Amino acid sequence: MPEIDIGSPDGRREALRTMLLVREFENRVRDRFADNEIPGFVHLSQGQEAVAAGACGALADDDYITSTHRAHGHSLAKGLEPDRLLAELYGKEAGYCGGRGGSMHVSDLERGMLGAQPIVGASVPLGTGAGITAQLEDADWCAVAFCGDGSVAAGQVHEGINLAATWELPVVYVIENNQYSEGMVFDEQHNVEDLADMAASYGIPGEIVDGQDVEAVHETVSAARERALAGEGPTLVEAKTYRYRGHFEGDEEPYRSQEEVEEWIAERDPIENYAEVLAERGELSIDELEAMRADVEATMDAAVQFARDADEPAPEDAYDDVFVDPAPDVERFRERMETDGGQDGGAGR
Ligand SMILES: Cc1ncc(C[n+]2csc(CCOP(=O)(O)OP(=O)(O)O)c2C)c(N)n1
Repeated sequence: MPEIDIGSPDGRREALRTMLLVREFENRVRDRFADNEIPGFVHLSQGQEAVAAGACGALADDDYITSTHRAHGHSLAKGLEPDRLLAELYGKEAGYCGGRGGSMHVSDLERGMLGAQPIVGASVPLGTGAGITAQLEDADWCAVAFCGDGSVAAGQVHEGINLAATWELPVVYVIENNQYSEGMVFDEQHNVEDLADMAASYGIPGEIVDGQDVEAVHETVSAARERALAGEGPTLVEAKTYRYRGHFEGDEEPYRSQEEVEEWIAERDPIENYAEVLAERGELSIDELEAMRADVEATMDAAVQFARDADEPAPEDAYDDVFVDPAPDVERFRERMETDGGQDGGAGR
């Protein structure tokens, strides 16, 4: 599913469907989280769907991505299934990481999703590491590292991009500039207007793209991928975008006005605008759009049911896949759970 031929009407409709799926997935997450069905902490990417769908749609199945704490869109656009992704958020065994990761630690190597990174900036050196592997193996795949505008102020982002530039690694860095870093407004944190300008200091191309335009993102990332595969090194892509929800669900958003949010939704929505573009070009009828929305809703109804019905992981398996070799503490924990279900509260340790 993930690679999208944006040059064909089918591919363009697929790009729209991917964005609709991400939007609806996150509608469900928003509602189920508000009802306390989903534990932990969630960060939604609504408003940013064109960046995920455009960038991942430009990648082959063999390519890898790394992501941030705001990873649902990237994961779905790279081809992860909504039901197993949602089950992961529910903390269920059927989730991509057995329910141990949740929203901020999703990974699936089979689909090329190297991992969501809750440590701000960590997606960049991880992407650089993938690029080193590709170069050492003389592989014909590349890595795309997504990161936020706030992360660009972190040292490891500079180190990661600098190394990739110097070694000409096949990596594309996609900065999603949604204009806020938690509660900090862009110009309180950066002394440049465009983060793409930083590319000059690494000696690599820096591209600015309208992050509300899925075709423009696809085109820019495709070209950057071609450069990477041709051995010409990394590209820094800055996608200007906007997030509709708070930094996290429950954020009261004192740092911006609701008028600003509503204006973006009314005027710059990547999904509504693209549906209109396709309709104007005669590539999408109202019936097709309605069928697509219904299909996405049915997919998400099934995903919610799947996540609700899935089994909880067994407590004694809590440390599975955390340590390669079971550490003594893990063994003791497992024994305790097996003997008395952990009732001694660990006093025996
Ligand atoms: C190293 C580190 N510092 C601080 C945090 C807390 N934190 C989580 S998300 C975030 C803001 C990130 O902003 P940005 O990179 O712009 O991504 P966005 O949330 O806008 O998608 C911060 C400061 C963290 N998770 N990791």
